Amino acid sequence: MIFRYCHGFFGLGLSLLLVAPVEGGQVDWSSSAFSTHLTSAGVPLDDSFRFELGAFVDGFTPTAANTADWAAHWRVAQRTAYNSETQLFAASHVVETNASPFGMTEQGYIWGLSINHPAEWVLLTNPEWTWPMAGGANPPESWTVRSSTISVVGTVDRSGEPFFLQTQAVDPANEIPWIRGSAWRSERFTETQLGDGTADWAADPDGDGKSNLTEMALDSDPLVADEPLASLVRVSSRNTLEMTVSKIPRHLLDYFVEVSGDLVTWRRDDAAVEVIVDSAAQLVVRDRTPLTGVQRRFIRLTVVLDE
Ligand SMILES: [Ca+2]
Ligand SMILES: [Ca+2]
Repeated sequence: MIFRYCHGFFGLGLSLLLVAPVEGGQVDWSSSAFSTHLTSAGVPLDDSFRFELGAFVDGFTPTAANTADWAAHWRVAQRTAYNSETQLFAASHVVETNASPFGMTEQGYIWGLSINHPAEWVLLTNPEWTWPMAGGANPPESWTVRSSTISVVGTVDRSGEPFFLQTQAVDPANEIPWIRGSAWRSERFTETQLGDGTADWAADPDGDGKSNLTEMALDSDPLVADEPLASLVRVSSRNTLEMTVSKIPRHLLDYFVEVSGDLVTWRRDDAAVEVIVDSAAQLVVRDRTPLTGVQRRFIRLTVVLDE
């Protein structure tokens, strides 16, 4: 199901702001396509698996003996879904900051797990996986399952037989770094509200124009009216609408920015929008169609529960 809120602007009378294009400091990270990836029970990984690129704070070093403490120390840089059909995950992360734990001497990791199989994990690294300089002009780094040298939990077998990657069974009581939508609603609403429609994803009980799903997406209070959302949108140096969304990495949601000229047809494909940043913490998307004296353009955030 898709729940949406719309946010539009007319194309006249907005001042221009200069926006520098984002540059360099990139990590391309992936598995190998059409390889066999299994759980500890020998079952192929399904689409519920997510892979995260990230690092651990406070000098924490993950081991197979301290898995219970991983989630509390984990900071995700980018998340991507596993595609069971192509047996692949693949994404590119532009390093926006070298603030800890993403410093140039700090270790990067790939953590694979699933909300439906919370006790099946794989964590990979390589001593050479340290974060590139944010904004640097070097070629992208390549961190892949194949190039990992350390499997903290899980197994990589480069021969590919009988598997290329296998998750490992960990303590099911371990905390995972995600909050389900159902858990978020239970935290935010009373039993009565959960039963009477107040907590429905599309509902807006505080009347601030943000559905409950959007409140979760922006980590705001669904029962307290917030400021208007206009601050998410500005006009880029190219005279196009641009939306900046601060994402909440712990919330398992997909965020999309869509544009329209008529409020009927909404697009988010490459021909319609330019994605400037797409990390775990931020999404910046720019309309490709400039504002002109007669051209009306609209931009909105669409949020989809990722469970
Ligand atoms: Ca609301
Ligand atoms: Ca609110």
